Amino acid sequence: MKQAPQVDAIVIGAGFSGLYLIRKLRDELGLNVKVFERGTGVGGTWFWNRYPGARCDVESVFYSYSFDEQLQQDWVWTERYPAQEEILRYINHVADRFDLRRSIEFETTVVSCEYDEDKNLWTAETDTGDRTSAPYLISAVGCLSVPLTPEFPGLESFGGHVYHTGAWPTEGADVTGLRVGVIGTGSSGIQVIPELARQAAELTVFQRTATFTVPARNRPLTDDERTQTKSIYADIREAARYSGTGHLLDQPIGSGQEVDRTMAKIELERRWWRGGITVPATFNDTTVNLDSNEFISEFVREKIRSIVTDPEVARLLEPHDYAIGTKRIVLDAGYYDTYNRENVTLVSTRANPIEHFTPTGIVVGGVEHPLDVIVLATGYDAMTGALNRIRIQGRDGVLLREKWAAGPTTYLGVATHSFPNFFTVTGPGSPSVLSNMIASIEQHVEWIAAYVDHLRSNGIRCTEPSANAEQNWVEHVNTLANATLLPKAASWYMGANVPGKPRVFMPYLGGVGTYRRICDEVAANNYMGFVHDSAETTVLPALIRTT
Ligand code: FAD
Ligand code: N01
Repeated sequence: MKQAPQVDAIVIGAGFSGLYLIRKLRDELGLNVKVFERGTGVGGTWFWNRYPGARCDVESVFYSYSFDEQLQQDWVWTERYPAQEEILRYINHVADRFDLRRSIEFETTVVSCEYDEDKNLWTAETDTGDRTSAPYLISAVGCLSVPLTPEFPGLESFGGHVYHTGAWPTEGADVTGLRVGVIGTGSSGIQVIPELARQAAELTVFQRTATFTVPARNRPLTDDERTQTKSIYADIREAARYSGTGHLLDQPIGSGQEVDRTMAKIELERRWWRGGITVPATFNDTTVNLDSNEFISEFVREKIRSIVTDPEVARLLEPHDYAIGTKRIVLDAGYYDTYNRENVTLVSTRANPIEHFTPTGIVVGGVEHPLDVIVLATGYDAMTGALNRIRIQGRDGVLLREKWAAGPTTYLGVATHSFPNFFTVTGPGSPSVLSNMIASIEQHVEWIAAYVDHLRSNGIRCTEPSANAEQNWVEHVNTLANATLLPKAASWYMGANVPGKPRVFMPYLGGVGTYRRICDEVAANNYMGFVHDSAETTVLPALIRTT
């Protein structure tokens, strides 16, 4: 077979992660970097999710790169929570500003990556049949980049348009005057439903599980706010890096078992009216103590009853299947008010699941709901989906998807045993989806780049975590999760939304700041836990003790 062209590093994905990798590896370390991206443009999540209402739930001040002071001084965010269009404009600006596009091959999907131990090279093969080799392979494939379409009987027979929120048409979708059905009431459904209700003639929402959502209270930023942020931007960013979530938020007022409940109610009201994700975090034990949790859960249910005028609809919208904060909390813009509109109908599919699609609609409980357009807000094969769709073969013929068949195992969420010189940005076992992801992406990219620099400067050909280090980390991640209520919820954090996927809590719950310190300690101790050219450097017990 013809020799594949060789570069220094192969990167898969051109979202926030892939773009920053180009900047670090190419422009700072001088590596020849080749990025493959399935889409026609940069932006990842924000390239694909163009559905009406798509918006970030992290404030724009934080949901942006911090690596370049001039960039953060120059860019003008217009709103508290940026909309998809503004984020996509920002990321395109970054790509142009740093001339990143020339390292990216668009409309190209990586289908397999194979490691050759003798040559110490990874070879990536794409859907065009082209092959490229490099000593380093870096995944920037995203945690939420594989949209899920459930196998609804008769789906293909439906005569109207079917759109998934995670693969929204670039040219948009006009539903004016049409009968629209939305399946799914997670973050995507809750964002798209109020927008579609305003455009469609009739909107029917098919809800299987009611979701806890709180108001975003998005608004334009004022000039004064922007000036204030920019005057101390570096300090704000530094504080965020060592915070629990990668952005600065209202802190808990104490334990729900100790705080006076009247004071707690006042604080919950304040947070509800200020907007943002911190309602569940009013107590520091919301995710570990059921009684504390129930107080906050009931506060939100009471709000639903006060907003939704039809008591039966309000009852269906009240979440009772999981404790608040054990699935990702959702931020909305008038979600519950939407159900007071004449043209909106809520269909619960809890007792009567969706039976089948027909050419003209959806049948539930023997009743057909006539529709012109169906929107699937049915979520993602999260955290492992994009990696497992690539045939990644490491040392001794080990396949990643087989190694991870019972759930992903990694060291620090950034590397995995038997896969030398392979790094995963925001991989399972790191804070990733439990944080402001831009902060976590920057931390990982910077750590990986520093490690690659270390390896090259010290003549180390290859590295991988030891089996022992990986096992310890996995146990640590599980111990943290099992001390909370989070594994009890049927969430995508647990893989519970994908039929047949193992139920394993995938992200690291210890917090962004703690995690950063651990990674820094690993690096400072000659990358303890990794095996360099077959020589183990592990001093792992010390590491776990400090966490
Ligand atoms: P992505 O943006 O997912 O980019 C990965 C890229 O890799 C994609 O473009 C994909 O096409 C490409 N790719 C994958 N596999 C292959 C392959 N085999 N070959 C070639 N290319 C491939 N996070 C937050 O912190 N706050 C938020 O408010 C927030 N809102 C979100 C809203 C939505 C609708 C979704 C889906 C996610 C949201 N997230 C949010 C998470 C979001 O994914 C991250 O914040 C961030 O954008 C991830 O960047 P990334 O570059 O790591 O991955
Ligand atoms: O996906 P989800 P999402 N029959 O998995 C339903 C980020 N995000 O795209 O709960 C009927 O949360 C499913 O029902 P159930 C954020 O991290 C952020 O909304 O399984 N229904 C559920 O209601 C988020 O957590 C923003 O019973 C079916 C819905 O589909 C993550 O992306 C915006 C079904 C899926 O909800 C994923 O959110 C958007 C079936 N067969 C996304 N299968 C921000 O605001 C699934 N469902 C920042």
